Amino acid sequence: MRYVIYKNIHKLDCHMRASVKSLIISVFFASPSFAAPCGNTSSGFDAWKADFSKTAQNAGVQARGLQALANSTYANRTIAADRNQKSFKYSLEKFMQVRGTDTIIAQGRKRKAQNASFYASLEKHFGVPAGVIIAIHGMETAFGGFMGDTEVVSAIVTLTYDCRRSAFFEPHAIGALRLVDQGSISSSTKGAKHGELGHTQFLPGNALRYGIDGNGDGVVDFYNQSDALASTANFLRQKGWKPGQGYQQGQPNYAVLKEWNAATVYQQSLAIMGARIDG
Ligand SMILES: [Ca+2]
Repeated sequence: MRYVIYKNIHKLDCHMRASVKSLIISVFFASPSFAAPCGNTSSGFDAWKADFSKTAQNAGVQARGLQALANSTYANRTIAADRNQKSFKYSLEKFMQVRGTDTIIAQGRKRKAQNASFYASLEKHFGVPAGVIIAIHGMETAFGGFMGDTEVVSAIVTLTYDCRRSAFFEPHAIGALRLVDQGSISSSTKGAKHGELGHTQFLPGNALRYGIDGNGDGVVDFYNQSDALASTANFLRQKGWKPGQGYQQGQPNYAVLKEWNAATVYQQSLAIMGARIDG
């Protein structure tokens, strides 16, 4: 008897599950609104933005971030730059020459001497030697000399709308909007063509995740050198930097340099420049 009752309940359960399934299917097909598709021109951008606003809200973006999304404009120069990317295969020697590493080393040594206590405090706190941080700062923006002239929010939102690499850029678009919410950037903040921002050119998702208030004024500002360099040291530490261990090829921290930049010649250059700045 019990068995029969159980079987009936089981049947009922199956039946309900079948009903729920058909309900889900009918709702899905009856639904008039589908996610707005990506696009390779500006024509679908506004419809896509309206749709992406829901995604952003679900990801925790609040009023200021949503307003920045609404204000964003299709970034023509970013798309043009993205379409025209050329990959060069430089030797290490050629790469270092093109990127001006001798100048970075010379200026880097001076900067370290002028601000020794700051770099010592970074190393004490995060375990990353001054030479590495200074080399990154020099490579990325010539020590803050040029941090870009493209609106970060518009650039990153456009790259997320663009069909080429939507999935890669979406977390960075959400990151940018949340950075607006927390007051780190605004709609008018400028960065590089792909939305990299501040002294060391963080992509916005990484900026949100690894950003540190280095000067203690309550704001994480990547255009403030102390904040940007502390954030960079924090990034490397969180990616597995081992304090007191070396970062030359074959040493434990060399792998962490790959987290910063995927190009082998860039990693090799950083290791060389860091050692010479600190040497
Ligand atoms: Ca700050």
